Amino acid sequence: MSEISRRRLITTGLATVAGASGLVAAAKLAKRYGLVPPDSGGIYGPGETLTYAAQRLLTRHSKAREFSRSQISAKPFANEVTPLGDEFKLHQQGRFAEWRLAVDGMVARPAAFSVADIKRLSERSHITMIQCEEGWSYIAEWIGAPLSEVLERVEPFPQARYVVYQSFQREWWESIDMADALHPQTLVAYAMNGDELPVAFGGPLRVRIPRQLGYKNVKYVNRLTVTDNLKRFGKGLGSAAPEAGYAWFAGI
Ligand SMILES: Nc1nc2c(c(=O)[nH]1)N[C@H]1C(S)=C(S)[C@@H](COP(=O)(O)O)O[C@H]1N2
Ligand SMILES: [Mo]
Repeated sequence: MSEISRRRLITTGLATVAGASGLVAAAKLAKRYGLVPPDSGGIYGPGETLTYAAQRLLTRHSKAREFSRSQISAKPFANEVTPLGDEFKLHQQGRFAEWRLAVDGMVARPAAFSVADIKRLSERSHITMIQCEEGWSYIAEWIGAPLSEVLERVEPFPQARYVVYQSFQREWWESIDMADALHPQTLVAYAMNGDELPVAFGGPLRVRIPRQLGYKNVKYVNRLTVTDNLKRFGKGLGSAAPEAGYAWFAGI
């Protein structure tokens, strides 16, 4: 079967059973095709599964909307973070020269990138909207290296399915599937609106993923782990978000 007709068959199947006999049946079909998110248990699980599976089948390669320069928000809103502490202040005083983004897990060549190393990779930018689940948003230009290129350098094994990313703030960690990790708009961002990324907005390095809600855009990122299984991270739900009652897949 061609890829297109296979997709059409699965999406039609998902839509039909979702309408006819409820979300649980659709979730079973998604399972057969490996399109199950890590937070698929519990009362919202079948809904989460249907959302994720349908998104993956229909919009895997679609792009988040990009805006024109004149639409950049005059006053971007920096969501407050808990105090970053003395160790972070030392990094800040040293202009982040000692900051490292460690990349490990299911990769042939684990590595630790300095901010300068990341800046030496291809530079990409987009003018996109960041949207918080609490309702506010702003538009900014984000500049960074494609996450796909960072991954390319460490050579993920073919069985890699997710990238887990961790903040200097230990309680902030997220993960995305390889479709989002390799998506051209997913950046390891180091600049914003033409300037260095301010600390309030996640500097020195932040994952900027415009296809997902604000909380997936982790600030102060210092570790990426490539894996085929999210069970061994935290409570096994894929990220900090579902542990706090939010969806793992926060696609917009
Ligand atoms: N490390 C870290 N990353 C974080 C947060 C945080 O508190 N700490 N807040 C998240 C949430 S809930 C949102 S909506 C966005 C806010 O991004 P902004 O400060 O650029 O508006 O960052 C996300 N990334
Ligand atoms: Mo948020």
